[in-house]
Amino acid sequence: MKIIAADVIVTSPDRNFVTLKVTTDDGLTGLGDATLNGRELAVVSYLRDHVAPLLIGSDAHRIEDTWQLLYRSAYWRRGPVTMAAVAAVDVALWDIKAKAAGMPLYQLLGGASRSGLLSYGHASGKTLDELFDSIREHLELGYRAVRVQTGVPGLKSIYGIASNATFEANSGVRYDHEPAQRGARPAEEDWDTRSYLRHVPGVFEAVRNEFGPELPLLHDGHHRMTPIQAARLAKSLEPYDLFWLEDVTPAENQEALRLVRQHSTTPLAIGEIFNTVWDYQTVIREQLIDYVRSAVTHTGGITHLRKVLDHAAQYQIKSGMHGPTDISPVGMAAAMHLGLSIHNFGIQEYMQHGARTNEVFRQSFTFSGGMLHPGDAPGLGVELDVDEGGKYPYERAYLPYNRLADGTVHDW
Ligand code: EZ4
Ligand code: CO
Repeated sequence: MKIIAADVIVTSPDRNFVTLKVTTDDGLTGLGDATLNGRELAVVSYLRDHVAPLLIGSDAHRIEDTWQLLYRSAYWRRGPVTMAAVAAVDVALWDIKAKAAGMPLYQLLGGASRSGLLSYGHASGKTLDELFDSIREHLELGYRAVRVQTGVPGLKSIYGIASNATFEANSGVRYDHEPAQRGARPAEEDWDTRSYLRHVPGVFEAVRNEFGPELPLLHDGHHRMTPIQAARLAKSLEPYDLFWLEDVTPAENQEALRLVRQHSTTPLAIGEIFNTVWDYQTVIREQLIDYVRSAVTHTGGITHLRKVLDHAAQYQIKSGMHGPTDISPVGMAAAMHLGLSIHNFGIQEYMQHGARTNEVFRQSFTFSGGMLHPGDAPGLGVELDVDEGGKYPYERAYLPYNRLADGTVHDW
């Protein structure tokens, strides 16, 4: 089964998505997500200019060999652009192999280890009232776990809060929340860690008082704290029994989490911007985390992320795959097949895509009673309507960034 075409498709229904479509000489096609939020065209070039020519004529069945070739032959290993490109090829080849076998992909990965995937959504509000409304909306949608982000008094605009401007830009489609804004320059947000650390524990106390002790609650620190600040936050949130606290420190220094661990039993999650097992080496071996946040899309595909998760399993660390709206339906389906098959599944992030996106990407996965399932169509179960996608050309979009009160650029 030889690869005869490897096409990169860019479409922007609601937001930008990059998809690789691989075609074989017996007429099968496979899709892989290569969307890197705010840096999409870098991956397009990597795939079109450097990877696609290597694929033509090669055997579509040789998934591991192709992965090793793309990873090792580049010489310049790792990094988000490279690993998103490798992931797209890997997932497209898994899609093809499963279609050739006439099975949903999770069957080839060992079969289902559970009946569905517990998922969490993003509840947010500038005020407590808005936050409570958002949590109630999520519970009505069936979610059985929610991430909680709120505004901080004195700060105008911060990470994690769904903004009306974003809803309007998407013609009323609720992307709760979609941080990348279309335009020539990134939006500027503000930040003050001391105000945040003072405010957040009271928010969780109020949420527990309103919604009770059972509901799993998550929170994302989005890489803003020093190790000692992160330790203080994790400790101060202990009484509210979080499912996890995510990305408390900038992720480059894995050892930062040692200090957080020493001071708190709040479960920790990290890894949405990690690309390979090497980014996890210390945090897995020293058991500094409880959940691996990588997306299939950004960590070299199913072939590599499965190895990371198998390694993590030896330390009782579970999956918590990244599932924001910037992971396309193709990337989400890949996550669901992997999550259904592994033993150490933890939870799946799931922020629903908009209606236009769902018309471009026809999906067979289901979300019911707070649980996702990839469905039983052969392959990934997602097809891309190229004509529909062609209606939405790429539009430049940037993630926001942060400045402190004195103008210093801070981690976003
Ligand atoms: O900021 O996906 O946990 N989820 C997140 C996301 C990320 C975006 C970046 O592209 O932190 O909202
Ligand atoms: Co996050």
